[in-house]
Amino acid sequence: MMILRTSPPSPFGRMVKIAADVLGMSGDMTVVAADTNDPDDDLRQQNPLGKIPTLLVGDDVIYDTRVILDYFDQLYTAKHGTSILYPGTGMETIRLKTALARVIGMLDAGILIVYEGRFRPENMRVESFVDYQLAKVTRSFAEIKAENPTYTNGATPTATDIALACALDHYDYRKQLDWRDYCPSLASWMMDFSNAVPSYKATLPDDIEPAEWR
Ligand SMILES: N[C@@H](CCC(=O)N[C@@H](CS)C(=O)NCC(=O)O)C(=O)O
Repeated sequence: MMILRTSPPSPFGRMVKIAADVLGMSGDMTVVAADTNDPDDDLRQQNPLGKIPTLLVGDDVIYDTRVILDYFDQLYTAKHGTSILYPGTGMETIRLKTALARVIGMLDAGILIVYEGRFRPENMRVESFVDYQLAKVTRSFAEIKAENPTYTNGATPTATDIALACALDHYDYRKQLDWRDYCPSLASWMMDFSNAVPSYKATLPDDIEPAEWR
């Protein structure tokens, strides 16, 4: 049995949960809540970085999100002979993985903005740091807008699709920026993703605001 250390608001932990469900592995995984702020949480013994998601498999400790997704993909392809998370071959897969790195980078910037607010006292806020991080996100949205994405993978989303859905919800949940201003067509993308992937709704953070697709 795999053990996933995560917490409900984590967009990265949510990616792992959705991927496990899409690949039919949820039954092999137990979620054990982790509190990254608590020094006594054994997460810091399991993963010296003290980060979630962290996956425990026997004596192995697997992180970060991308490595966990790679691990799931290995298990799935060994069994089924084909990949859902990283379809295609050669440069096609590399481009998909680069698009995944872009989404994860957008989210890492979002998380750093959350921590800027959490760790720095009110009178020590550094606006230029927040702007620096936000610019990574808005430049990425400009690229995504130019790519004009539509969601066409049905119940078998790629890792990049799963990450994008979790990232968009993160910006809404943390109210960091309204992605609809940067890439309006992603609203119908979300609608199609939500209709096709059942674990999207099942993994929403509790107190996220309603949207047409939630
Ligand atoms: N890029 C990492 C990011 C993971 C991450 O930043 N997780 C946050 C929670 S959403 C965390 O554990 N933060 C605690 C910390 O940075 O100390 C991944 O993909 O796993």
